[in-house]
Amino acid sequence: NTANEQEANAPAEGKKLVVGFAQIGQESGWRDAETASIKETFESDPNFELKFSDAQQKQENQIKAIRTFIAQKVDAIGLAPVVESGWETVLKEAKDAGIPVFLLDRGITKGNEDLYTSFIGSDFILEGQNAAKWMTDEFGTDKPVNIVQLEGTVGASAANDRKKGFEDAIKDLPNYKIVYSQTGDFTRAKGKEVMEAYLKQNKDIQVVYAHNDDMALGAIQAIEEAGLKPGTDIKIIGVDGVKAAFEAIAAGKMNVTVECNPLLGPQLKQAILDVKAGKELEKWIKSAEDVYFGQKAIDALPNRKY
Ligand code: GYE
Repeated sequence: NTANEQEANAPAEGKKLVVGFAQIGQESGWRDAETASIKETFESDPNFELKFSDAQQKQENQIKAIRTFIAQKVDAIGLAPVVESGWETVLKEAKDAGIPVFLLDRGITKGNEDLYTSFIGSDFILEGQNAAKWMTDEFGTDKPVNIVQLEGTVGASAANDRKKGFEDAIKDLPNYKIVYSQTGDFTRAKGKEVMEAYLKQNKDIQVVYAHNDDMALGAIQAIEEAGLKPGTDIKIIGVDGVKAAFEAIAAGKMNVTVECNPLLGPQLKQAILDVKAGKELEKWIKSAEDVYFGQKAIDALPNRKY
């Protein structure tokens, strides 16, 4: 863009909309893709100015960032809440300051809907159900199936709901048994560590259900190091749909990834523009997503954006 074009695109009063974004951290490939989407969206638009904060997976850092944004009188705040609980006080402060807050990708404890404008993100319960559906289609209802569940960050909505959707879907199917369920904090390193530890005790496992692809990829390494074949001896289910998972599926080491769309920057920008234009927003702006396995995953790989 030339300077003239940028001027032509600028809002009439010549004032940029300042957006503060309180990001969780850099724990996964998904998170990095979301951060890139937000930065690209706002940094490429001359009508916006982005203030970006990385909390290194600590809620206290996110709360500090929000307080800084309030003091700076930003026009809107985006928050990806690391855990569900503990936001009432700081979100009330934003509300009292008249700053609209958008929750991105993860939710907060129910009953606090008046503290934010909209939640933009996925249906994690549905993702858990979709993971279970792939598994029950694969194994049926006769053979015993032992499952290791690698849970996401303790207290995160993405972990709580992916667990709930999955567990509820199999609770009446007695051949499915979750033999071990432990947090791997959504990281590859911890996913590997947890899997490694469990394989020392028990190798009679048919399925690993990981709440994200990074932990699934860590578990794949641990399984290989234990002399078993991931994707064959133990079926691997992940969530997110990051490129590395598609590659692992193509290599036969992973079986399925339930997509969770991280490219939320454009939806956040639209929501901010809408609220500034006085429009009524939906409380939950859902992202469109799919489930990938087998040939469908291999075919989709070249066009994956994250
Ligand atoms: O699945 C995981 C990330 O909140 C939906 O957080 C997000 C989750 C995503 O670390 O990889």
